[in-house]
Amino acid sequence: MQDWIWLALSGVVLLTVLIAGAVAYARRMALPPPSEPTAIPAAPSPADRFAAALQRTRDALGGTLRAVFGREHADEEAYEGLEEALLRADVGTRATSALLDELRKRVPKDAPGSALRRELRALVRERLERHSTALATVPSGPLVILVVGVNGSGKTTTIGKLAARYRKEGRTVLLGAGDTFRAGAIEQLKVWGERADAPVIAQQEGADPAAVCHDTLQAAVARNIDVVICDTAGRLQAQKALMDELAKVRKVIGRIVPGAPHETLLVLDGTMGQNAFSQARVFKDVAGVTGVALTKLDGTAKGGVVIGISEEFELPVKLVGVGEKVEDLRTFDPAAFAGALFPDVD
Ligand SMILES: Nc1nc2c(ncn2[C@@H]2O[C@H](COP(=O)(O)OP(=O)(O)OP(=O)(O)O)[C@@H](O)[C@H]2O)c(=O)[nH]1
Ligand SMILES: [Mg+2]
Repeated sequence: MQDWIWLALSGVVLLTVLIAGAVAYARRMALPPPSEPTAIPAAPSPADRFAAALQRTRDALGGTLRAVFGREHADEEAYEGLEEALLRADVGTRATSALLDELRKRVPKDAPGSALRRELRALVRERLERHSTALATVPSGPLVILVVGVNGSGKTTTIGKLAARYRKEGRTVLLGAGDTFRAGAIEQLKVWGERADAPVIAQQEGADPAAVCHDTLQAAVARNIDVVICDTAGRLQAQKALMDELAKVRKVIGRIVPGAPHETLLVLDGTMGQNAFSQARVFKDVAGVTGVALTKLDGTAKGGVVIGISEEFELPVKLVGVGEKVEDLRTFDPAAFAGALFPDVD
């Protein structure tokens, strides 16, 4: 009798397991197939980022250039249209006439207007490449970068972005708060220093900037730091005072690290257009500028200023700012720039 009960119970358990298994199997079959893993969008290429930052400039040029490149021949009217467009994009008179002269030599008069597009792009790229050099490097540290430019041009922001970039490459970075003139400037640099994971050497507001840079360089040597970036004031009571101060800062830096500063970056606000030219003129000789960081390219229709600055002052544009965030700094790339400004399709 008991055997019979055990047998029945086992039968029930077995049946239950079989039914549960069948149900689970049926459910599984009814489920939609597992979806493909969500594709991670590819990071935009450097050329895409330039293209996005230059959208406003391209928009401003768009109509005129379309008309020029759509002409049957590269005739006088085409050149007039081109001149108007380049001047509107703040390429500047000197660089514009240099470009047009060279184009006239290269493009036969009976060539279609579209030939101008191709040649202009190649020409802009060539001319920018002529002055193009990479950021300085040194065989053994510290590499010293002095950052100059008028107030509001984007010095401190560029320093923060650059510091973050070096840190990402694994270098140690020390920042010098050489802008002791403006209230809040030291604090702003400290915020960027934290963001970039780079300590800041600072004194109180009103302190001698040369003394701050002196302390920064000494600390950098003692701590075996790879890269030092020094901020400076953009404005003093008078331009002469500012230039004297920069000269003094340079001297002090060179005394502690012979050959330094290895790079003096002039930060220019891209939205200033022609005003950027006059700033370059003032700073270039006195401050010993070795390259330009052009900021706010994302917010201007005057991106042609890159061409003008490089041509007129024979200064390489080394960096461009394409936004306010820490990652919004790009090494300037002449080919990507020319390609983005004069794309094949409008
Ligand atoms: N859109 C955009 N804004 C930028 C860029 N670079 C800097 N800015 C903004 O420009 C403003 C001025 O930047 P700062 O870095 O404070 O300029 P600064 O030259 O240090 O100015 P001072 O310390 O007054 O001499 C800030 O609001 C920045 O966020 C950029 O590439 N794109
Ligand atoms: Mg500043």
